[in-house]
Amino acid sequence: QLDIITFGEAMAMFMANYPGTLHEVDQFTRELAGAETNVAIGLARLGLRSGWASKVGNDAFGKFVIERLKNENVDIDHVLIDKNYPTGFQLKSMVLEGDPEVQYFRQGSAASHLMSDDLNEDYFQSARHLHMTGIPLALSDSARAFARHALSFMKKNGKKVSFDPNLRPTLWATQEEMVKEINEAAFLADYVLPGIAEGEILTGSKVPREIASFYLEKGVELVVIKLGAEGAFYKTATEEGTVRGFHVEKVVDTVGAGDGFAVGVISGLLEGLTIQEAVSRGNAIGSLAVQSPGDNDGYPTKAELEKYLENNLQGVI
Ligand code: KDG
Repeated sequence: QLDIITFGEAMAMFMANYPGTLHEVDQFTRELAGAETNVAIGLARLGLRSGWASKVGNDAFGKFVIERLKNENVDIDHVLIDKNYPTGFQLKSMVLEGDPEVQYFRQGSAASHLMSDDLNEDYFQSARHLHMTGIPLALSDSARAFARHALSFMKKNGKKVSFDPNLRPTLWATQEEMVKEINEAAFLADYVLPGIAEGEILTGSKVPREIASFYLEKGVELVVIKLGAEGAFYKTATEEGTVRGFHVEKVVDTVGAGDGFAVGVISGLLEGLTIQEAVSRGNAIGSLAVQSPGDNDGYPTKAELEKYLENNLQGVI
């Protein structure tokens, strides 16, 4: 029995040890990357039972992914090992400000060979909640079919689904295709969690309330729009508000903050917090995430989160 299930591509990530462009840096630290594994890890740290379903290669990076997730108490009983294709990896630069440079080595990876028949329905059925991102929709036709299967299966079975668009334009052939596919999936979800820049690409509006309404009109229950340091705006059919972000002294690395935000919102809603409280928890974990170099190394345990909230509670605008 799981609280949440997620699926997608996990990669080894080589993070530069010092600032510079990727082709110049010659020292890297290996970490784990993958939007969905970040979320699974964050939720497990908070004590929720989370599972991740996917494929890795029969190689060192695949073993690394599995071991790391096991150590983080993420259920990996349904991770498939593909003997024919490798586990992907990526390089990430260190920057003094802004977003880092990321270069992928993932084309044709084991995860991109996920296919609809790989989905174990009993396993998905055992979870209360599905979290999905737009990344598997971009990986290949077969991974897209897996993602669509997962989404429709969970909806058919009355489960809640959260969806983070996680736009990765470099993985798509055209922007039109990306917008169409991502929105089609988002319309079927219960909770949609775009960043403000993503919302603009996906809906054509820069205004948080209008972005939210675009999805609410299609039947989505809750839209939460990430506003970076400003916090986040949320809207349902009956309530809306902006929840202020937490003060951050120094941003070290922005990657993984959106996934940390999802961890806060999903865990809060699963635990029965109000939407405003859940969004505030999302802001808190997002703010912790930007203060550490890896994607998920800043995510807190329950005790760490409580301490952080006690010391840093922000008012609501
Ligand atoms: O959300 C963080 C991810 O961007 C990173 O871990 C890599 O999943 C990744 C991707 O596919 O870009």
